[in-house]
Amino acid sequence: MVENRIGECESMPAEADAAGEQGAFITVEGGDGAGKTTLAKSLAECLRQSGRSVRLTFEPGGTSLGTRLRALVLDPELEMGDWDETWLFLAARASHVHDVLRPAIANGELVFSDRFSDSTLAYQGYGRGLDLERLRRLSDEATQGLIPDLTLLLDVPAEVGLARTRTRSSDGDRIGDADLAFHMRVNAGFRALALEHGERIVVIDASLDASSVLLNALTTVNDWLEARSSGT
Ligand code: Z5A
Repeated sequence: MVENRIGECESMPAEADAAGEQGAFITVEGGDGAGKTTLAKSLAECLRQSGRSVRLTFEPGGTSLGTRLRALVLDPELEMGDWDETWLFLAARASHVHDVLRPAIANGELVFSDRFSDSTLAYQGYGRGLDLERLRRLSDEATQGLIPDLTLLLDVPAEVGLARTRTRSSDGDRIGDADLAFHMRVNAGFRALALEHGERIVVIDASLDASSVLLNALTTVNDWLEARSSGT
């Protein structure tokens, strides 16, 4: 899948932000089936081709503890309260931050995380209806204040995203199997977060084909890297 889109990587300058190899933290967010995983893999491939040291990781997961917590929190056979669910995502995030994200950023890597704190606000806050301010405080504790430098928000109507995920085989998951209204609230939540954090969240139309999404995302990342290099 990545190989088919390597042509799009040509829009990436060969020496993109090479000077200094300053680390950066970029998150890819969006509703189910928005194409985050597909995009994150292709982006990472393109940026590696441009000579960057790139780390691709994801939530929930990314660490041994996160992998175990992921299995628990998505298990369709397991009943849990909305706050119990939240604590599991936050525990996975805390280990991800101190074991993977902070060391990689400090090491000068360009770190892409497929989901991060905005997912907690969108799913548990806007989707489940939990108190947003409390979620922000807890999330801040779990991340020890780590905020993405740039967030690519893949925006696609919930029906379209869910239809995409149904084309692949799956045992189902506790959150993805929620009803359409839940997924619509999540998407609306992501859009509200984008309005609130226009300084770092860039909305990308993910209803386009995967190559166009990759091109738009590459342009966004490239512009951001160039702006940072030139100090603007
Ligand atoms: N969750 C939460 O509630 N709170 C939190 O704090 C966190 C997460 C961190 C697991 O996340 C669940 O955890 C998730 C949110 C919740 N809810 N659920 N379910 P996840 O990221 O592992 O799972 P996901 O969001 O369900 O990922 P996904 O279904 O794999 O979606 P995706 O990564 O956005 O899409 P994809 O795998 O890249 O693509 C899906 C299909 O669409 C695939 O066949 C692709 O080939 C195809 N695709 C991709 N892009 C396109 C385009 N542009 N056009 C057409 N088709 C495309």
